[in-house]
Amino acid sequence: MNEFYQLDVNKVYDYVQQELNFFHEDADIECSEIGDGNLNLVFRVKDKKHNKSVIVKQSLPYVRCVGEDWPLSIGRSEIESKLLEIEYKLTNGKVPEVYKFDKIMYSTIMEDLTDYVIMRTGLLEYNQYPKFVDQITDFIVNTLILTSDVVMEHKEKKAYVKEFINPQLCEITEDLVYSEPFFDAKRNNIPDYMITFMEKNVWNDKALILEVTKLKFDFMNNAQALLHGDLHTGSIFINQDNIKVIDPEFAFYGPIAYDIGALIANLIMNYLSTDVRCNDTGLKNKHMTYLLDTVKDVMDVFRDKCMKIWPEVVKDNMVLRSPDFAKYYIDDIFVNTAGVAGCEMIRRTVGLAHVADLDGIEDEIKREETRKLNVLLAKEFIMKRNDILEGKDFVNLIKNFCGK
Ligand code: SR1
Ligand code: MG
Repeated sequence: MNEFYQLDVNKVYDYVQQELNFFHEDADIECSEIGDGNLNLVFRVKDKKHNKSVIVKQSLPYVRCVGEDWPLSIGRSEIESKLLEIEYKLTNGKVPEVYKFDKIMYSTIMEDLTDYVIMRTGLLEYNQYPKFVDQITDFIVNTLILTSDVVMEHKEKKAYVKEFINPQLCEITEDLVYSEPFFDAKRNNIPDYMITFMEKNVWNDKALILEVTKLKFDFMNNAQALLHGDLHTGSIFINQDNIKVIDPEFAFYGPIAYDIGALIANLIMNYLSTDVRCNDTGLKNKHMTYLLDTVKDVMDVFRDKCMKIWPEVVKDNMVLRSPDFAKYYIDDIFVNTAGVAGCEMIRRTVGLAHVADLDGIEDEIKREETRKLNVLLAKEFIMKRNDILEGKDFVNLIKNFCGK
């Protein structure tokens, strides 16, 4: 067929065979729809006999979690598959391998990650991942610093900026992360008890609104590096040995802090969630310590790795002449990471798209308290971000604020 049609479990095997002839003739095939994200259809096609499988991800012309009332360009899957191919090379395979992108069906056929779990799920089960800090900081440095003007030839970088113009997906972030959670917007998903709380603490706080607006304009105007664009713990597949970062359909040239801030925010929300969900005191303390160490180490190891590779990779002729520029550049990323983390924490509490870390707190009173604490802590991150220049500054702010 030479035109777009929507895949389903009955059609996806024939589709994969027609595109790739991937499976044996005597395969024992099982197809399932496994997508739990907000936007796309995701299928696993598996040959149980020979233990071979692929993932097929298809964009729909609308936002899946809302329906046809919210149209969305299916071209986002092309951005995603292009970014996966670039990041595969930059990170030595820390994203799924793309076998084929089909521009007619807006589908990507890619590597299945059977031995991995989604990091958010793993953390909610109190699992620890000792190699994560080293792996994710490699990923961040290699995908972000290496695609910035510090390193890339400037015309080549601008060609990437053009290739990754992603207006509809950026608009989702501009609206859902940086705008709607900061007023009583129709699309917010907000429990009644949060309305007066948000009015009092966020929506009428003019100083906070000014700072969020500055962060929004940084997101829209700072074409610093080729971002993943949605780097939360639900976008990372993980096991004890490896990570694979998935779902980069929000990719575009934006501020490095946007990727790191999303990650840090989601680790912090897991920390707050663990405090009220875990009934085993020993396990709770261990997991919360692990999460704070992870926040601290991600930031500090990121800085160390940047400083280490800097002399080897810098190409810009003024950066080469200015030994203090590296510290200035990385300090700015830290400050904005804290600001982005605050915005992400607020939007995951009252905006359209929530996270299981908060919504999954079974005890209603604890859920309400944790949502409120999360918003107030987020405000601290936004308002005090200029003082957050080391990993320990993130941790001290959390500990002091939560009284731990
Ligand atoms: C309508 S899309 C809502 C959210 O899901 C994605 O994963 C992004 O985080 C987006 O903001
Ligand atoms: Mg996603």
